[in-house]
Amino acid sequence: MTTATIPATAVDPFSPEVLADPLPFQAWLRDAGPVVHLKRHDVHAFARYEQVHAALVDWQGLQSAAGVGLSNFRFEKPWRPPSLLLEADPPRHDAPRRVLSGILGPRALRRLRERWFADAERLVDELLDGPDEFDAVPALAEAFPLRVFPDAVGLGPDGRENLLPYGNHLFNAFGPPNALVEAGNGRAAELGAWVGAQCARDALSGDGFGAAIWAASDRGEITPEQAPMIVRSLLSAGVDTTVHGIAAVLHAFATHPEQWRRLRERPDLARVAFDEAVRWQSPVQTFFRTATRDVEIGGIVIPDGSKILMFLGAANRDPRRWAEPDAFDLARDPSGHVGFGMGLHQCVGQHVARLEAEALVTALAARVSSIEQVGDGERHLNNTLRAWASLPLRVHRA
Ligand code: OVM
Repeated sequence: MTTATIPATAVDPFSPEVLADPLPFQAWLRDAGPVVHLKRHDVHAFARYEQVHAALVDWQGLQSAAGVGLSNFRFEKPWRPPSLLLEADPPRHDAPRRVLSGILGPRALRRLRERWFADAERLVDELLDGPDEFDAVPALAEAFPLRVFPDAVGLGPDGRENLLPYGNHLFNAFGPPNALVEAGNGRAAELGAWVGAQCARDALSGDGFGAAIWAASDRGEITPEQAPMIVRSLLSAGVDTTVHGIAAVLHAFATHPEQWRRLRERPDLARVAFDEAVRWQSPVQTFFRTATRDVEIGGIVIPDGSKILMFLGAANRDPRRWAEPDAFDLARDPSGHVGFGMGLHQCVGQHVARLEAEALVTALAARVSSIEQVGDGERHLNNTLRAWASLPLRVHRA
């Protein structure tokens, strides 16, 4: 195939219209072909599962070190020092990854499980003492991660309200410099300075993920210069993502009462429910890669140095891969979804996210017999995240 035959569109996937309602555009992209040229940003896009998966696992042909946003670090200065994990490739990526995988792995999380389940039960009990109708974004989706995660990292008490605005700006900054980015630029330096200060050894408690990262540098597994940057990754990737993942699973149940009944009969489905919600909503919608040479994908040659855009959310609803892709269904096996990515960059915090969601969903399932959404709610627009500003729910206590 030659360049002339590549389907193209002038639609901007980062426009407010598409961000507010991305599914029709994503369906069009998938059907247009395996590779589509986005004229507005001059990048090639993949929206089918096959090509998104192939791109995610080809870390040699499609690098992350030139940035996983639209900005190409080969030519442009990054707005913040690049992440040692997200914006790095082997071999530099490997030591930070190995250290963080251990600290956030299933074995290491076992000591948090009981505490987080108790925290979730307490939060839900407090909420159910109040009105039957509430906004689940502040009351649950934000409240629970903010209650457990900063403590688990070992953050001090002050300034935690900066975490969500920092993450929101960071995830906007992966997109083009549009109005969403401009709206965040005013506070970016201040928020970045606060986050940076929290990464110092002295700012962290002695028993959290942060201290464990510093301990790895004492053992020589990473350098003391790398340690604060890896703490920064926790604070960058660990809050907004889980907030919107939890919002996604709450929205899913609130709009699928039969699935809530099924969960109440089988509470052990809480983890599958979360992964199915991550597939169905894909809180992280998109990431870019950069070709390290001329790379062939879907019969098209992606030229060396050019950016490609992977639509994770579109791949997660590709009918070529999923039966009834638009259904939220606990009977499905959602494994293989690319909501956490795939390959060597696959979300290192996914076990933390699953544990948070499992704790909260389990506490709700034991206490709430029905959960329904009151109206449409309100989307929160972000260049990368599929998010809610407000999710009004009505619950009935069991
Ligand atoms: C990081 C980072 C930031 C945002 C997202 C992410 C989804 C990682 O700083 O390492 O992974």
